Amino acid sequence: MMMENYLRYDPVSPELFRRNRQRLFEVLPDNSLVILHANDIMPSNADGQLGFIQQSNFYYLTGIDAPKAALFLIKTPSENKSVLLIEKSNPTTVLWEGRKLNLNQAQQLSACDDDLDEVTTFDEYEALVIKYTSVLDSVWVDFEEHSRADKLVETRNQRYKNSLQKQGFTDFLDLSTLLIPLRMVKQPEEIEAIKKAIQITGSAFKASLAIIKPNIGEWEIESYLLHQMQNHRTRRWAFTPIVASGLSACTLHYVSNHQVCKSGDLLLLDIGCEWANWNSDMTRVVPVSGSFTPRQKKVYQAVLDIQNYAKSLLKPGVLLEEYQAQNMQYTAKKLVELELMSRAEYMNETVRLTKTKKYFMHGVSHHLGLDVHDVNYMSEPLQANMILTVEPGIYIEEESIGIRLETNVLITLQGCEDLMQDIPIDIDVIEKLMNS
Ligand SMILES: [Mn+2]
Repeated sequence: MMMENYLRYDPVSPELFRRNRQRLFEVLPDNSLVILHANDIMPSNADGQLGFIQQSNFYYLTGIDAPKAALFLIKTPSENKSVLLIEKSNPTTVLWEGRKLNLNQAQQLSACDDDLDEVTTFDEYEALVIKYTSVLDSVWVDFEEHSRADKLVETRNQRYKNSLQKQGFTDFLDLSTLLIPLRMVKQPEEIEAIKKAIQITGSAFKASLAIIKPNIGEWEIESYLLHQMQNHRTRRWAFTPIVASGLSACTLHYVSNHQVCKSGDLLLLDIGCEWANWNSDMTRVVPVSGSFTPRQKKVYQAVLDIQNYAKSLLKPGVLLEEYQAQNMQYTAKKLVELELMSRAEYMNETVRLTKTKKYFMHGVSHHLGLDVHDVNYMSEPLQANMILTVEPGIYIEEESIGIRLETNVLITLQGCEDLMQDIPIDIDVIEKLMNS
């Protein structure tokens, strides 16, 4: 691209964002208006701010990685038109924050059409809302519904939706019902970005094996991993990293990473970074001392076997709910082998399920993309070019053993491809690397 790169990552092909808008136009009814907003910069305390993360749907359709921006899509029988609004620079923002994107740059980044589309400044927002809502039948806004979303703080999209409701305007539609099916199937540029995030995560993990030893602090490993990742130009963790030694690995979302690693303990690393807003999500477990105990090896191998079993099931047409049940069933067998469940308990279906959930209490897979737990419809069968995690675990509190092994896979026409196949996972490989 003939423009200065304003972000740390390599520019993503603008063609992706144009194609995404085109795919949305194809499913949008005639005489529709889409109004989508960038995320805000969230405040912390006093005049402090949290780091900026772009609204995923807005980014998916524009490639614009900046706040105070909006996108209008106008579909009529005669045209599919995009109107992109971005923040205007002024002397104060130039002094404090640097120059904002200009209209020409925004047009290039989003591949807006020279003639048909419009790129303008955010000052035009109110006027454009009035102009288009008055002439078009249906207004689509992003409800940002997620079963586990925290709605305590409203995003710009939610504020807009709520303000429409307060004005007595209730006749709007949820854009995510159209976008979720599109986002579930990854475009080639997205697959490349996720592969890049995976590669950075994997190389940081491999490097960290040289420093993991008894008496190192979990926080030291965290900072080392981030250092390695940022050397490769990622901007941030994909999620708050879990660096959990010993019993802490049995707390699924342990994030304080404040304890000292002890000889004989296992260390669980659930880590990943972003690349151009796409994410990787990996979990590995290593022995602090460099060697697994016989019992740790046995449990570790059982989890790895479940991961391989799960991967063998994944292919187009699979329903995640059935897949989860099959994995629970396989895990129950492994729990018998590990003497965590008796044969009698295994034979009783109710007891078997309860006991299995005691040691394995979360889902095996989730979709991965612009969101770490990416948007999806559980009832949709898998299709080629979806990307999922595969992350079975066995957590035995009474033995201070918590093992989860997580990889990221691409669904292919015949099955799935492990995108982390080059990142060490076999017991002997991990031990060899830690002792070399
Ligand atoms: Mn995960």
